[in-house]
Amino acid sequence: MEVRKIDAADITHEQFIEEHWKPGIPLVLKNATKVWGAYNTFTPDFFRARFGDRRTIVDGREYTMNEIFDLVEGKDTSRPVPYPCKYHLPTQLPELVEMVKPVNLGYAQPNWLESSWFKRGYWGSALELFIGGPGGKFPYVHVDYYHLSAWVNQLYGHKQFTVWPRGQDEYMYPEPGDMWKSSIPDIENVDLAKYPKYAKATPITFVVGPGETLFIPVGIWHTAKSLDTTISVAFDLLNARNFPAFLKDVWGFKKRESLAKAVAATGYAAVGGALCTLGDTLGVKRAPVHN
Ligand SMILES: O=C(O)CCC(=O)C(=O)O
Ligand SMILES: [Fe+2]
Repeated sequence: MEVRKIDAADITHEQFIEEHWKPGIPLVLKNATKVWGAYNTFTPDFFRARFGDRRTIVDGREYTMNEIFDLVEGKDTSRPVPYPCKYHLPTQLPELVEMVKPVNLGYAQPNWLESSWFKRGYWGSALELFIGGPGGKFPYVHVDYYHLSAWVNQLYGHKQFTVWPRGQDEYMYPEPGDMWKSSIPDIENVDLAKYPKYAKATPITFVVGPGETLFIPVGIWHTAKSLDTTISVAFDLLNARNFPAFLKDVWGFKKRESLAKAVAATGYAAVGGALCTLGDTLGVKRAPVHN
């Protein structure tokens, strides 16, 4: 099986909803980000020139943007290249939020995460810049928290993704304490004696290049590997379709902190869901809000 790759000009929002969002089938859209100022603009030189001093923390260690690009471009070979190097755009690079509008690209909508009720970040979702270097691997195979659907917009370089079609949870050996992560340590060399059910899994591996957008539907196991110097922008999608599962997760995650927090957060989210449902019915156009 392959992941469909199609030019955004050749698929409508309605077709996307019916053929990909509802059945939960991944898709690569070409040129969907042409409407973004970031398209063809987000390059290592662009970031070095404007944001070279901007800092972020990766694996507990602070780096400047210049240090990150020195590592991922192979100019600094004195230490390991971390992956993924992330910046939360609204808070760490707010100057760039205008360059990724409209976030929904005309496809990722309605997106309740764009309503002021569901402030991004608080629910585990975010609008994030990812930077990587050759061979940089996402640390584990996983499904995204909170039953959110993910959109990965590749703006520079190539990333290899692997996705597993729906219905293969059992073959992925979810970690008992964290059902969102696979306990298989190296997915490129699976020890079938230890993980025999994985023999039935049907991974699909493909490359996403500059100007391409990958839609990873809710509940799809996936992982990524940077093939060269890469820059991408990721965001999440929530609406009536994944909201019931999202609400259960809000309860589950907050309950780990305290019952009171779980009650408060779930109540808040439920009201937000009701308001957004009403907004969808009335055709409210949401102004993107990112926190
Ligand atoms: O682009 C990547 O490295 C994959 C990121 C991802 O799957 C995630 O952040 O949940
Ligand atoms: Fe993910």
